[in-house]
Amino acid sequence: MLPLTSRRSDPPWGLLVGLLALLLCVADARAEDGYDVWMRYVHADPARLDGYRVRLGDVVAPDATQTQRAARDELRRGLTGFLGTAPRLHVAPPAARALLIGTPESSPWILPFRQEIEGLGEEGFLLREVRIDGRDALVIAAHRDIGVLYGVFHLLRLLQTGTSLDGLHVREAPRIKLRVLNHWDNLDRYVERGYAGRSLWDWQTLPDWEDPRYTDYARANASIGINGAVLNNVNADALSLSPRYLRKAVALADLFRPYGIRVYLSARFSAPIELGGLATADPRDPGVQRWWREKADEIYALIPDFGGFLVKANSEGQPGPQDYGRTHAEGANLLADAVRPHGGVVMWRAFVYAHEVPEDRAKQAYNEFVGLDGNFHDNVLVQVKNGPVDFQPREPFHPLFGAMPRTPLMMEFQITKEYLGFATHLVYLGPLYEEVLRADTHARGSGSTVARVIEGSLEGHALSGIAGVANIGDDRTWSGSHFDQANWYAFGRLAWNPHQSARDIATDWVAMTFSRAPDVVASVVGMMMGSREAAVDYMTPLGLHHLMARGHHYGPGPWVDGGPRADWTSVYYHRANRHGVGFDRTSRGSGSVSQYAPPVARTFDDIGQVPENLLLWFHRVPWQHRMGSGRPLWNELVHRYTRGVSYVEAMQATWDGLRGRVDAPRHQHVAAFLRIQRDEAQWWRDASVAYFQSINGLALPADEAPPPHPLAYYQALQSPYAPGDGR
Ligand code: GCW
Repeated sequence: MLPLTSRRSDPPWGLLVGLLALLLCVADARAEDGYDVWMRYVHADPARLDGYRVRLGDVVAPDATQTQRAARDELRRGLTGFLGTAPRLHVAPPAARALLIGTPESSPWILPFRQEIEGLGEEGFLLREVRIDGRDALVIAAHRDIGVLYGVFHLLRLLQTGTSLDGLHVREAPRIKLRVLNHWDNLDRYVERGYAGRSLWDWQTLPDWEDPRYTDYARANASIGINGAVLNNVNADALSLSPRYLRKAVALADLFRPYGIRVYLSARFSAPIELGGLATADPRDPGVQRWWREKADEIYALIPDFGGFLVKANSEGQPGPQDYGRTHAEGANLLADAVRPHGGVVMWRAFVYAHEVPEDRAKQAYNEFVGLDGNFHDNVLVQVKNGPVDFQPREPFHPLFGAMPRTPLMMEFQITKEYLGFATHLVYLGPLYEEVLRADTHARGSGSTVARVIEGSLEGHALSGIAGVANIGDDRTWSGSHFDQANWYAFGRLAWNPHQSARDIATDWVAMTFSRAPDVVASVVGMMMGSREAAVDYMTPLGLHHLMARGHHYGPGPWVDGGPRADWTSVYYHRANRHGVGFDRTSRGSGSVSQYAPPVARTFDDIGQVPENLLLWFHRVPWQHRMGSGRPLWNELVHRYTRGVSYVEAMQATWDGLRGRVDAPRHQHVAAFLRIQRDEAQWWRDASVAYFQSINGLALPADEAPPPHPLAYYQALQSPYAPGDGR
């Protein structure tokens, strides 16, 4: 059979190959600036190139729909980079082997796989080597175009990580239905807790100017299976729902649709007042109900596959149903009923706490929500942060997981590192996510992991979701640093399958992002895997939490006291005095342990059993308490602060050793950021040690260096322009 290209009849192959080679040289010479994230598609190892060319050089791919074209174009882009020449596109398999992609509807060559793809759902795919009609083929088959696109990205990942294609047989389907980024982006392009520049969404020039970055954003997300984006901050401006801004959202929705990404909006609960001119936003008011129905109808007329609303209500000053004496369930159901006819959902956040309530803040969300289980309509998900306080370097898992069996609970992770060193600290969050997802709630006996709660398998929910607060902005690196891309990546991969290992994900990411050389991969993965624990060590070891500077949260502030509310201070959380330190949340203290299933509660309640890394979260402990290491608590605390700094120094040494193995521009960028991290880790350690020493009056262990400055020096440091502050 003649190789037919899709459009031209007689392509000048020689010329094209020459041009491509030239382009590739130009591409190679181009500075690595991080823009391409993990989709760099660099040339294969010369030794394996011929084999790859035989398998991948001829492609049969449909191109009738936008998603089909996205898949075909990505394949062409990836293979061109990887093989050094563009693949030949055919309308039918050539005599030699070919790569065949499509759905039973889009391609007759995929029809024979109809049975084999059964059970893969709307987004799954099959990727395998087969023999059909005496010919070898690599096949990507799925029920829907989007599954094919995911399969293409999977294949490209295998190529980028140097994985053998021999006997390939992959069946993949996402375990979580809604895999969503939450952008805390304001309409003026300020990003709350954003450390990667301004918002990617240029509301001023939308909808007319469709920045190509919007499409690259969608590609990057689709490559890891993210299928939703909430465009605006949960501290929402009602204007996002106005006709003017909806038209802008339409443009983004249209650009994202081919990549399987639905657009969602954060809804301000009082929008019926602000936009609709109503006197109330009471969920029981018929006028309010009508307003939301009409608003939903208006949105769906513009964006037929609009995902739905995300709502922060009665939290940190946001309006909500409690303003009218109604419950969170009534508030959520009001919006859910409005979007239900269109197939939309409401993601209602459980991040609520009130300083008027004298209760331990860690207990409040549970107290507020647990009794509402069963009251939410079936298109509502309750979105719960991973821990009960607020995205701290380490928290126990949130006690709501496993405690609301009749409600789909959505996980909310923070990808942007508000409490983990902003964009300048190399902190790989994979281990944090993994720790939470693997935590056992014991809700239905042992093995009731948080992952099983959120994927819906534990309690039999068809609707399931996971959200990540995005770390994306208009910085050239997207995430504010090269290594923060790994956190976006890991979030997406774990959203697809929350049972994966953070180490495996890091291994893929490094191979795709920096180098496939095994020694480079091993060194960089090694750095990454310990980096989160290091941040815990130099910021808040042993279960300490919420000790950063006020407001912007940049740098240490264990002395923070006073101000508008106690639960926004550090002293509220560490409760240190001459005798001891820690928050007593045991059955003798605030009792927050009782919010966990009995086996978990017993472990946390018992100072002999609680994991040391959560000791001061749950217990108030004398400074002399003997730790597992044999050291008294005070010595152990100082030891850990110092250990955190040492880890950063070790990362610096490892990274220095990679000079010449990683391209110079990114090597220098990372090295500079590691210097910042080292200095800030030291700052955290010294300020914290000086502070706690001022409280307990104890001598430093003999081998520990005293902080170079008195406490007053650290307390006087101000950072009025630290980025990302809430407004
Ligand atoms: O962690 C806190 C942040 C706020 C944020 C809030 C929330 C969007 O400091 O900036 O507001 O959580 O999650 O609602």
